[in-house]
Amino acid sequence: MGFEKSFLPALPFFFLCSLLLNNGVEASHKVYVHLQSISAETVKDLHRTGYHFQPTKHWINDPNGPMYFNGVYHLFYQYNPKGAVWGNIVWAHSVSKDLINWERLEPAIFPSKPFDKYGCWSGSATVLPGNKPVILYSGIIDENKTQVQNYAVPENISDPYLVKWNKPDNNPLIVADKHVNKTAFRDPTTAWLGKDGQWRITIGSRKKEKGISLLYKSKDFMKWTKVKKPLHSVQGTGNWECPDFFPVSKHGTKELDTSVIEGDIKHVMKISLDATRYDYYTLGTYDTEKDRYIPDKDMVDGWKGLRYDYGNFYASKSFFDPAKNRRILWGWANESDPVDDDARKGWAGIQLIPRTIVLDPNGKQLLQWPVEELETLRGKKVEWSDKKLEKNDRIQIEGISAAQADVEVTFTFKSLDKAEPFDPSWDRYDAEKLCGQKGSTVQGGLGPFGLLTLASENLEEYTPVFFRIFQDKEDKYVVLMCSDASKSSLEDKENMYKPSFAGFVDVDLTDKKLSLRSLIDHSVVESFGAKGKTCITSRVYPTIAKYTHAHLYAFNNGTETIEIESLNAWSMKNPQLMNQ
Ligand code: DQQ
Repeated sequence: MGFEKSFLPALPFFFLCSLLLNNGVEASHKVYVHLQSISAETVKDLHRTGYHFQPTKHWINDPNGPMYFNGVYHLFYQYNPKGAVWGNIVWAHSVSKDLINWERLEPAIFPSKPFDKYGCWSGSATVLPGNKPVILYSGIIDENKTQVQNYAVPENISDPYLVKWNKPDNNPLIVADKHVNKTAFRDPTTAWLGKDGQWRITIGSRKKEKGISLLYKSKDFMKWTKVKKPLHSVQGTGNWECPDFFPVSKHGTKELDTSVIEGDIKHVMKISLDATRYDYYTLGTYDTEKDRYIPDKDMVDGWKGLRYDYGNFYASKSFFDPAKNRRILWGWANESDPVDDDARKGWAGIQLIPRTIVLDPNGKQLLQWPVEELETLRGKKVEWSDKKLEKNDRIQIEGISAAQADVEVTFTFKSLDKAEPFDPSWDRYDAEKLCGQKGSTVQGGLGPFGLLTLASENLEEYTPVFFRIFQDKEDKYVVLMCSDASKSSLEDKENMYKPSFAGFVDVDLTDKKLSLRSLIDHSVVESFGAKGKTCITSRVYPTIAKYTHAHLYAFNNGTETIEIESLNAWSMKNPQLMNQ
């Protein structure tokens, strides 16, 4: 994020830093009053994505209330119907039978009542017993952005798409009591049932610099009472947005409904930190007696902790898909270009490809992977096996559309001996800084090797996604994964955000293999390292490496020879986005 996380001893400085950040992932949505109701006259195609979800025009942010109901996937999302910057927020609504092809409907929830007159902000869906969906969302009731929690229900439950939603007059359901900060009180989760038969939800908040997820419970989903102690809180993390709380199965492949609170499970607590604009999670236990979440001992809680994605990915929300017994995660990727460009483009923001989430067999982290349905978009294919990448090699992956592709590659190497030493003075929580120093062109021992995505032929522009392996102690290795946007575009305007996003990969290198999958789509590169242990998303705006002028290469700038054991790359087709 461009500031030294290692030097954040005192909070005021932390908050000062976050306020000073001036990039694509700024704290809280910036309000551009002069732009927020200027409708896009034309919509620019350049940099629009082919197979990522985006509306025909204007601004989008958080995915809201994803659910599967009667054979249909619903995706709601924060949307500005009037302009290409944040403002005038409604819940836009799209439906799909396969999470890939979408039909766009009218906005489902929009400001119309005193309890949401100034905005319909994020929230979640719960399917109540008897197959009754209900949405909880945050309503903004005044110009000071006072927040309350409301509900909405389908007008006609037998409408297969649930097009119309009603907001009954007994709203709001929950208002902040005097102990709750009423302007940091939002984003209710999907509800789960406690052992006492009462529903529970958690809501993001803060008390001074302490991030909090408040807990509320209810017998009938209408009358909610605050549980005295929050579900979880962490000092020094600032405002928590879009919390998510759900079980994951410890063994096996079947994931679980949010109301499964006991058994062979762990719980995941995800928070979106307003100050850094990243989504962090811990694994732990839900103490159902005390109604508290307790992270596992070795978990780092807060802004040094595990992230769903080490790049541009925020305000995510998961849901249980009973059709395939899986948990699916949606995340939003903001633009990284200057806001004036968004106004000119007439659009801003995409939803990333939905990902399945499961517990890593090591029990210490989650694994994320694009939903299998994405594979139906795979077109022309290129296949390599046993190809050597010697030092300084760069080999073009030809025969597919490099601007819109899905690439899966497994790299192997004979020995770990050439791994560079990991300098103990480097900050283990700041992979991004390390990636910025040791980019894809700085020669190493074992790496850097990986892919050059959205590259121009003469490399004036490219976004490398790569690994670099360091030796820490005797037989311990540190694997750095980078998705480096610093050379992604010749455009060099002020406020064009080109970070060297990076994360470490907790992977066992005994078999001397590392895999990488990258989803490339014009202005987004979404990458999954080591089968989804570390994920990084970059938004980039090439000026030369666009459409048919984009190239894709495999490269190695380390002294150790790397072998591509297998590489499968596909051109990706456009899904159907109907009623655009
Ligand atoms: N976006 C919504 C809020 C949420 C934030 C407003 C996160 O409800 O806290 O558009 O991006």
